[in-house]
Amino acid sequence: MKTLINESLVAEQNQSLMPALQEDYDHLGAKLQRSGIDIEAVTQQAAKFQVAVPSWGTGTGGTRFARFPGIGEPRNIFEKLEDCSVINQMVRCTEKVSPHFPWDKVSDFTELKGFADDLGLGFDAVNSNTFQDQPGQEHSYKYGSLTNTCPQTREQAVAHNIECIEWGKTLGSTALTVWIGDGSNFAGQSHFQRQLERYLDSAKEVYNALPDDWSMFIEHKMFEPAFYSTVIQDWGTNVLCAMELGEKAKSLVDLGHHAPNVNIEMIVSRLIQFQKLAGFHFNDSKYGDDDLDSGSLHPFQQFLIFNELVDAEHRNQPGFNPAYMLDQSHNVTDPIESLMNSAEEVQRSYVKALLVDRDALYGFQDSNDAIMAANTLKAAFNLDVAPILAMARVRNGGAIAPIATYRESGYRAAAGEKRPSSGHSGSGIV
Ligand SMILES: [Mn+2]
Repeated sequence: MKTLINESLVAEQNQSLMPALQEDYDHLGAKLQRSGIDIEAVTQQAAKFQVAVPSWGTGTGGTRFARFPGIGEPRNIFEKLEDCSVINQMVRCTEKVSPHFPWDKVSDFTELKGFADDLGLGFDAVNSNTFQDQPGQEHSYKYGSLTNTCPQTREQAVAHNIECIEWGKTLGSTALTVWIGDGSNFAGQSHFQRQLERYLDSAKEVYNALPDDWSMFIEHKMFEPAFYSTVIQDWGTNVLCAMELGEKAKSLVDLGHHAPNVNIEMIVSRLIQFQKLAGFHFNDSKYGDDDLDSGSLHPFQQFLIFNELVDAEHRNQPGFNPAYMLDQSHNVTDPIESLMNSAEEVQRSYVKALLVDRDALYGFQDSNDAIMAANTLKAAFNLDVAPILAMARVRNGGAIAPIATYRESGYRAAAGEKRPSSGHSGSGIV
């Protein structure tokens, strides 16, 4: 497997940090042992954890107002994969990349697959894009795609989703994520029911093109780009459509796509119960955005979501196999650093959720001991599991201190030399 950061640098950095890590790890191990938890078993589970990286996250995102490109941004999917391989080399829990079409369209998908293989990367869900027009496109998505009132426009959007499936098959993907920006900006602009009927008709055509082992992930978003109504606006409409389409259709939960203060962990529980949880787009949000780094503002909420996920694992819930992916926009950081940090934050929530004393929690729930139930969750959340995460990384060949090692490597500056800016700095939302 090709690595883009010198392995001896990683080894050297790890060597200097290992004595302190071992000391912290042993201390945490002794502490967990008092609760009957074997730290080695937890570290092994942590080492198996994976979260996919979005290809589009490797570039600077931007807002509706402006985009400030960073140094050495990737200019195509091959360079995006190089950056993703650096992320995975450092954190060793991001082996898969989720591509977005047509942004990542190439003339030879077999070549692309081979390029990823050489970097030790695979492909996660493929994403279609019918929320913007492409050069030379016959029908515009200005007034919607899968729900457009014009049948030819709907057909064009369906055909694009189907070509995404075809490309994904070559890449080894097994899921198509469909998010549409369709909606309206004025009361009365669209007939809610007729619009959703058009969505279902179009989505059924896409669904029928899915190979047997594929899933269709439906992603909802409360608003933006439509600011009055959005067709797939919440998990309710999402799951209704997934149920209507069939068992290969499931609901994807993007953490930033809910109204503020919504109890997302409870939505997750409901979707698990009815075998409709597709997976996640992890990010964080302060207001109505989906742009902040995962776990950067609401780590407790992210932990509570993982508490539901680990509980489902613990209870062997049928059909439980969610796909984990990051989906956030980086405006003021080096995207590689943000994605490394975020992968670790998601993994941290998972590991903390593993440490919840579930039998004790069930007991407190059944005896209506609210304070002890809450404290049982907090006891796990309050533990500092950083030594477990670092040990899992180093055992998988990653870096104890990913950002420090990445910075030491000079990768970004070298990318700046290799990838001169195109000078294009149009507003770009991803
Ligand atoms: Mn998303």
